[in-house]
Amino acid sequence: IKHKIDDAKDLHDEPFGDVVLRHLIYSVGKDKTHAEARDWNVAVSLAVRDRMVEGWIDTTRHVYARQQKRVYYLSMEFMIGRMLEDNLTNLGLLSEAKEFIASQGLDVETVLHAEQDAALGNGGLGRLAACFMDSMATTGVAGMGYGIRYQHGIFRQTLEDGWQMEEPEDWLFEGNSWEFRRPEVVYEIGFGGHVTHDADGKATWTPAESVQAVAFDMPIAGWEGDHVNTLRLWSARQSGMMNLDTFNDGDFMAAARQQVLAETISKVLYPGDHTPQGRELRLKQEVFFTSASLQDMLRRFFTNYDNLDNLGDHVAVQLNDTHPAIAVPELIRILMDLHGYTFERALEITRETLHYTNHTLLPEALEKWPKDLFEHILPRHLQIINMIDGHFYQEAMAKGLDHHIIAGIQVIHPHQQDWVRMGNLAFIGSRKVNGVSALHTELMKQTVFHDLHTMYPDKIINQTNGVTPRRWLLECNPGLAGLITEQIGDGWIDDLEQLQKIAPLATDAAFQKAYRAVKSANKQRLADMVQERTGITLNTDAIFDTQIKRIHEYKRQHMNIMEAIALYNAIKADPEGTKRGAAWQPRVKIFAGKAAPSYFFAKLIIKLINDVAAVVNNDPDIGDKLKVVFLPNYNVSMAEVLIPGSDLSEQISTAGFEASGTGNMKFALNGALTIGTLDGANVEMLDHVGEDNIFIFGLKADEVAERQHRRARPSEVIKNSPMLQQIMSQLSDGTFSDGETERYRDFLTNVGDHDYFQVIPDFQAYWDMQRQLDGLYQNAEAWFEKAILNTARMGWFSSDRTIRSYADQIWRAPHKMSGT
Ligand code: 26W
Repeated sequence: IKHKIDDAKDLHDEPFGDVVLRHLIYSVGKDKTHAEARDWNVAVSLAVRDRMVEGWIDTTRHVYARQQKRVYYLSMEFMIGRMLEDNLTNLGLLSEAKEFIASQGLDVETVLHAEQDAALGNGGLGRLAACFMDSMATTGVAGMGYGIRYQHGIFRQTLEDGWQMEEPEDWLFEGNSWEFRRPEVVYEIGFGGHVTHDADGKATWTPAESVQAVAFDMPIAGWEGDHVNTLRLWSARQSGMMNLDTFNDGDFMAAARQQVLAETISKVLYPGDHTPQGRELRLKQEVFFTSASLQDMLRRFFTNYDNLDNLGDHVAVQLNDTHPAIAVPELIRILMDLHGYTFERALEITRETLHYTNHTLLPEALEKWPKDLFEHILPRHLQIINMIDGHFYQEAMAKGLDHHIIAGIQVIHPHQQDWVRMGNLAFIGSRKVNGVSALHTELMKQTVFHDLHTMYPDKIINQTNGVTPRRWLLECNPGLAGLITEQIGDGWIDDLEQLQKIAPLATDAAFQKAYRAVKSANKQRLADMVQERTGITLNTDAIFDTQIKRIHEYKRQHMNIMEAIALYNAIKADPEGTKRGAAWQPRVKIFAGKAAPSYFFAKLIIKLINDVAAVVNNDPDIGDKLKVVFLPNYNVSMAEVLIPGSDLSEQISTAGFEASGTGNMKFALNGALTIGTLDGANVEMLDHVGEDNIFIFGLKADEVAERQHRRARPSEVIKNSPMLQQIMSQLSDGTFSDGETERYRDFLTNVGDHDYFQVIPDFQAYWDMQRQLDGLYQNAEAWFEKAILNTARMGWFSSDRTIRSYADQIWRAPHKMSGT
């Protein structure tokens, strides 16, 4: 692609390597003899960034000229990982760059990887936002991401004696090659203060304090680089200069302190995933980036239009969970207080513009704020919420809803005025509300949003998640990508359903052989990483069985490690497998993931995994038959090695609790078989890959709900299971805790007495399915036929499909394939 930027005509004529060398000298300030890997990384990044800028300016012009409908994706989190390889790939410069790096006598991987992950997120929600940015650019949606430029992303996890420790992360220390600081793009964000009303009822809010939001932009190039969107992240700074009065009083330090306080707003990402902390700073973060983003998009809107009457025809806003739900009263406030609209009109316009995605049904994850705190920080927004509730009450009465039902779904419960409920606010203020998998959307209708759904039966729609095939196949698995392209050409890269063309090769001996060779090489790469980071040597003939995700009870890493204990016991009792009549299939259990720092039980699960590893990995009776590995500090870059190198993907959440999952999709696309429950998007993966090619076990969502409802106890099951009894007694007799009998007391109570997440009733089925997989793995042809069919049939799970569907069904926004 060649863009025409008037003042940059000859950029493309300069060989890429020359541009890199120019940046090394004039931007990094080093010569070749002194440059280190990071210096080269920056020089290469700046060279590819130059090329991206052309498409960026071009895209901006085109969108403006065509007055294309704009989509704004508001997300507290963007888990983007490293960008260099991604950008080189999308711009078609990867091989040229690699050749050039090698020609300088440098190690290509070392240079490409000398970039800190941008880890501005907790898990699935943040990674989804990153995949969506890639897919919006690829599909030609005029999409802009808005978030926070946290100075510190998700904490660095280390292990001390097997326990998780948290250290601050400092991704910006070495600079960020991708961002452009926009000091001219700055907005005031107010907090606190009071509201006055004039004779006509017009409100004026006078905040007590204010901070500034400064924009930092990152270009996001789609596949083939012609469409380049923007990710705009806000950084907080003190409003105006340091307070001069204080300064004149001679209290310079107090003035400086004000500055530090203002900057804390974008200082650090909250590491609680599914556990809102209800802290004032968190609320301020939400208001900060939401308000800045709304102000920014309206400023842009007014460069094209002169009033906000038809805002929703030209702009669609997507709220990534309730974190930016304050957009509802904030947009109404702007429309009423700054542009003179009536409340009714302001609400209508808002409801034509905003859309909300729900990512979890867990009751403890639904954000709510103490009303007093909310009022203290956002007095005008609280007034508007009361107007919304009043209006909503009338609407609900008109639809014949019962007073008590209405009370339960208003933003603030009229009789227990203690909480501002953000899910209800986002629902009431949005045009469409979506779930992230078919099952999740169905459960939204039946549970948390049941009454709101009755009132607005057309509001909830499903948009099953997806993953970008650029990062999650082409880049992370070049071996498989090359093999596929050899067979069917490279059209699959932005049209993933073309992968179906390899299905007929699933039983082809030559193709199977090549596919297996790729998997072996990826397993070796994974084994090398494990060796380097933990010192554990892996046997690559073993099944590489991987569970990587945030540590949470509902995701049931503890069920997985209990299965490892059971397998250890079984091998100990019958080392050669003579009693069972078959040799043991060697297996490596790989875990990685972070626990929220305040989530004690999740940290105990990590400790248990490491305790079991210490016993199993050092038992001479076990040898290579079983290894347990916990890789610390899981992040996107680590996933890029783990996913292609795995044989088996663990997706074993308690049915009804995982909204979708996206790791499940990445593994299957890369040819790992799934062992999983009928939960989240696993259900749709089953539909696509076929029941012979995915390994589903356990209770269904309705059975789980029924057991939870009647508080079914696990004791009956344990009584009838010698396998479970042995595990439970080993956890209380110190087998895995150096004789310390107290360590797993809470664990035993949780699982043995209550078992809310149904580990015990699912355990036998899980064990049986694992043994079935052991048998299957020994028949390589059968195993790889299934693996190939997984790759072939996962095309629908591309986030390009997801984004086109949002564009058509929610945003009503054009993309490259609209109308065709
Ligand atoms: C305020 C605390 C908090 C922080 C994050 C509450 C909830 C969250 C997120 C909703 C957690 C999350 O990442 N959810 C995941 O979203 C993915 C993308 O849709 C889904 O694939 C996962 O199933 C869901 O757990």
